Amino acid sequence: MKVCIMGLGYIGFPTACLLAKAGHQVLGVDVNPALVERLRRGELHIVNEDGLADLAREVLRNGSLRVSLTPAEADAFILAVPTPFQHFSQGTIREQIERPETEYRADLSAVAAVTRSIAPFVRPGNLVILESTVPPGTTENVVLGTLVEAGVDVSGVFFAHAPERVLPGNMLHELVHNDRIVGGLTPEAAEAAAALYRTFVKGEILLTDATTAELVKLMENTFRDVNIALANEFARVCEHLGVDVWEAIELANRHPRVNFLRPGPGVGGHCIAVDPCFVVEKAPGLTPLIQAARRVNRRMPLHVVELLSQLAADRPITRVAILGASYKANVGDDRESPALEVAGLLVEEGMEVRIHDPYIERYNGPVERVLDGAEAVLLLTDHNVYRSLDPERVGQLVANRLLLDTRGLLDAARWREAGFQVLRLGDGRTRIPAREVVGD
Ligand code: SAJ
Repeated sequence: MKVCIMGLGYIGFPTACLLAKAGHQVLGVDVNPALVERLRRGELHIVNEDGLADLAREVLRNGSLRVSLTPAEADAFILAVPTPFQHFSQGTIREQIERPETEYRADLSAVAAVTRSIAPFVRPGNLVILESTVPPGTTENVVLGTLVEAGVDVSGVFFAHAPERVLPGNMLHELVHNDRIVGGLTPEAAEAAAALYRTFVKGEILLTDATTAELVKLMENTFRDVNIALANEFARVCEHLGVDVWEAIELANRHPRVNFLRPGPGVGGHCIAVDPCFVVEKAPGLTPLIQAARRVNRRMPLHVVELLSQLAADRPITRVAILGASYKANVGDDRESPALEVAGLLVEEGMEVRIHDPYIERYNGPVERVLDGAEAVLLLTDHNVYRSLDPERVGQLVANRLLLDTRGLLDAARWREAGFQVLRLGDGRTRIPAREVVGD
């Protein structure tokens, strides 16, 4: 088939590569000229995804995937564009954190824009699939609705929603092996979309209607958000009760039907921190639990700042070294990262913040440069590489041996041996004796 993929981001690009590899003639379209140029040169914008670089090089080189700024006629159109919040970044970080869940609205302008841009090319018999995560009803109201407004004869066009469910860091494997939900505006549309996915998906393909598929995607990420909120709430309870949450969770998870997730500095990324609000948007009066969970997770960066001031005790801290900017371990993606929210809150308090992250170009200089002269070290992302940091060496670089580990990653005993005061999020057993801080 001729497939036109609108949006070459984290989902659109790997999907385009897999479709090309499966034998389709794929045109990848993005509005970002710099990205299209980069891809034409064979340079990738997504890092740390096993196998993607080789696959991309192969399909770009043999021409089965071409990239362009504008769409063209095709048998199938796949829309994979971002659906962020409207005006997500307005106000100070503290103001954003305090904003009620009910005020967030999905920004569907990119979905509408790419739909308008394919309108001149859509013909009866074509397949139009929305992959972006959206509030229920969007495939019908926005995608079909926009084409109707543009004067397209949609009577013979098949519309479907096929939400992506891949875990960043393991994308290619999951795109192929995960089960896939395909919801059609009609059963024929679901079947037509499923036939396309069957050409590269090895997981099971499950058919339903479009609105169910839209909601299922939101339910999955809401499930995770609520469960992380529960872990975060217990982290704070443990701090209050003098218990170590990391040990408590490990013990609780020995129950055959209990599986706590991990507490941390907050929930980031473009999915889990966003999607529950798409449910709230559609049913504000029916979602008290979802809203409470969001609030718990959203407020975690404020708690981290509070922990830092506990760790600093009566020492004035002005220079902080942050380890990790990505929203989660071992990926190079800082979208809606709690690490950057913490950094921003500290900057709003007048601190000098230096950030290190091995996977993000802006922050991947030598870690020593960030640690040098720091008055506290704050671990915010659990990248594996940080496990091998040598506490002795770090101790020689910093101005104060203060460490706040918000991910339960580092071996606290080793860091304490090297003279560090260590505070771990959720560890109520850690007591910080104010005057015993070891400086250099
Ligand atoms: N996090 C915790 N504790 C945990 C697990 C995660 O604090 O125990 C934090 C992470 O550090 C991160 C955030 O939550 O900041 C989200 O990370 P994640 O690994 O849970 O999820 P994402 O956003 O990378 O990917 C999710 C996945 N959804 C589910 O697992 C239900 C993925 O399958 C979806 O495809 C993706 O969202 C998406 O695109 O919607």
